[in-house]
Amino acid sequence: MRQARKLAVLTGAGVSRESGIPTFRDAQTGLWASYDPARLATPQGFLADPPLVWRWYDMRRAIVLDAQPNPGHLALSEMEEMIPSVVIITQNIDGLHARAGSRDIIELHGNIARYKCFENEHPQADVQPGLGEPPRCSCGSLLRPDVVWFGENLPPAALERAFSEIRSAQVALVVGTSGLVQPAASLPFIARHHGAYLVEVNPEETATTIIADCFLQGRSGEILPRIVEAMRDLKV
Ligand code: BJW
Repeated sequence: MRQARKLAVLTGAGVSRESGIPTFRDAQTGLWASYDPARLATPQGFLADPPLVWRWYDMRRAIVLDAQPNPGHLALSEMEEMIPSVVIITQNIDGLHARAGSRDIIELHGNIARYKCFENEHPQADVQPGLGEPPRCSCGSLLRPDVVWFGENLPPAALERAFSEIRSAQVALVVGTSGLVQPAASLPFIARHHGAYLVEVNPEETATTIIADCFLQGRSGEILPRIVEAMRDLKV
């Protein structure tokens, strides 16, 4: 990593776990252990019960607004001091990488702080909190959070750039993702195919571990600061 000119980092919910934001698939504490993704994270679920989905995102937005970047987010932003090009490709919608100071961030699944309308994707600012149900856009369509639900396409420019960055990285660092959701889950495989050295940080083995050159087992809030410390000690 110390010698890399370009580092691409793919992050998932696990990197924000130590900020108090639940992951999706952890058996006991993950969101999908208590909530049904088909009802809450699909366009069909939203149309079936807009207030339910609206309130669920209000609840999660409150958690995100209360959360602070943890040492893992901060360590990733510090890597920018040691590697000429660092790009963060995140599946997270919480905005914590930006708050930690990372400067080049690709958000693959949107951002919970933004809204758009369901029919026409008109962006909407200044939505009042605590309404209990989605208000309407000036075009008449219901508003929704600007996140990517199952069955929806990822923002094309973000996805295209993510593929391009991962193909040209010397090192790819995959942090806190189960590697189960496509197309993000393909990125480590593409990185490896194009010759990147692949490092994974996760307390558990995942769908990516089998192709990792280096699997660092543990929490990102502990492992990533240790990587930064080791890099600072190294002269290149
Ligand atoms: C720690 C830790 C600590 C714990 N430190 N680590 C090809 C094949 C099969 C299916 C598909 C396919 N292509 C598309 C699909 C369908 C679907 C899909 O992938 N389904 C699979 C589940 C089977 N994909 C889509 O629909 C995507 N759209 C798309 O591809 O469009 C074209 C298309 C459509 C349909 C068919 C074919 C093509 C869109 C995906 C959108 C995902 N949206 C969500 C919700 C976002 C909004 C919200 O937050 O509400 O995104 S779902 C959820 O999963 C969220 C996450 O970003 C995403 C990934 O989860 P992540 O981050 O990996 O979290 P977890 O919980 O899974 O894992 C946490 C990890 O952290 C674990 O490994 C822990 O061990 C670890 N951890 N503590 C470090 N302290």
